[in-house]
Amino acid sequence: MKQYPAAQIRNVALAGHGGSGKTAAGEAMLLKAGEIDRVGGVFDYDPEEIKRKVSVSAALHPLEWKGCKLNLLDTPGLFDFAGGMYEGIRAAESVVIAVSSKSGAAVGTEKAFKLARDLNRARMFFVTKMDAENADFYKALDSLRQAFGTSVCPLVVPFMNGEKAESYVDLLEGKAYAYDAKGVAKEIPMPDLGSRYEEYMGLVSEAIAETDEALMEKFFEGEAFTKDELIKGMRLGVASGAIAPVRTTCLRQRTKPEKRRRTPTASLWTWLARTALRSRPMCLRRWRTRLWVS
Ligand SMILES: Nc1nc2c(ncn2[C@@H]2O[C@H](COP(=O)(O)OP(=O)(O)OP(=O)(O)O)[C@@H](O)[C@H]2O)c(=O)[nH]1
Ligand SMILES: [Mg+2]
Repeated sequence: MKQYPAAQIRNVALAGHGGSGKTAAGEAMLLKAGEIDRVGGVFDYDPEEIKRKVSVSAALHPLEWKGCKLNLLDTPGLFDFAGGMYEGIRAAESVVIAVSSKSGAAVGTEKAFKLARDLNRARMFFVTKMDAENADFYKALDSLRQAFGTSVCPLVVPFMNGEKAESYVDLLEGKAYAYDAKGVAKEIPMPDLGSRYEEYMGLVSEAIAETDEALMEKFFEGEAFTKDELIKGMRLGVASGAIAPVRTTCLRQRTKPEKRRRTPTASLWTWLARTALRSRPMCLRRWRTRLWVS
């Protein structure tokens, strides 16, 4: 087994409201890192979890990313199994809090955030379900800032074309990415986010200025931060808990299994098998009725 020095090990918990997409996000990360070749049944492997389609207890799976070992701890969101969330967050040093883009900050989001804050864990929000109907990243971001204050800061935001998130803008890097059907990111020219870009860069700069005195001075002098300063400030802010960045992406697009091709013969056999299965109870019923009558 590969050995990692302690400095290259990260323990990250996935927490948040029930059904917000923690398990799906965790499995998508494992898939992207090449740890698994299909999603489903990795974190939620217990028969009870498979039957209920919810996480019941905390589950761990490691992955390797850029030379670091990431111990990913998926925790349950349902309050009946809150013990699993406590276990996961206590064992981790940073917490990714999943938030549905359909509903924004919810009770489970608050519970996860407060526990992570009280235990001094670094916190990040991950807005999920960007492909779902009624997805609204901006509303979710506003709800997070309302609930948890100005430490909540956008980091990767979507560029919407109507209802669809067409690409994603990394505010620190100043770059935009679009994903192809296989989930591979490709850098594209920066889309026009309109007044939102200025607004979000303002929030990022404000948050980063708080992390260091020299940066604060620069901010008040009205100078723009360099990319290195933005990255340094973000790193300091996240580690100290002064910044809780918000990022998003679409998992469905990245993890959807490829459609199986059906040959005409396979379809015929499926149709015959289904018809036979459907008609069997009817034959049995008739046979029983005949017995009863005679
Ligand atoms: N459309 C869409 N559905 C998603 C996405 N992520 C998760 N889901 C669906 O949302 C439901 C809940 O996802 P889970 O990953 O099990 O949510 P969870 O937060 O782990 O749930 P608990 O562990 O029970 O709290 C499942 O039906 C997922 O398929 C997404 O990005 N897009
Ligand atoms: Mg789960």
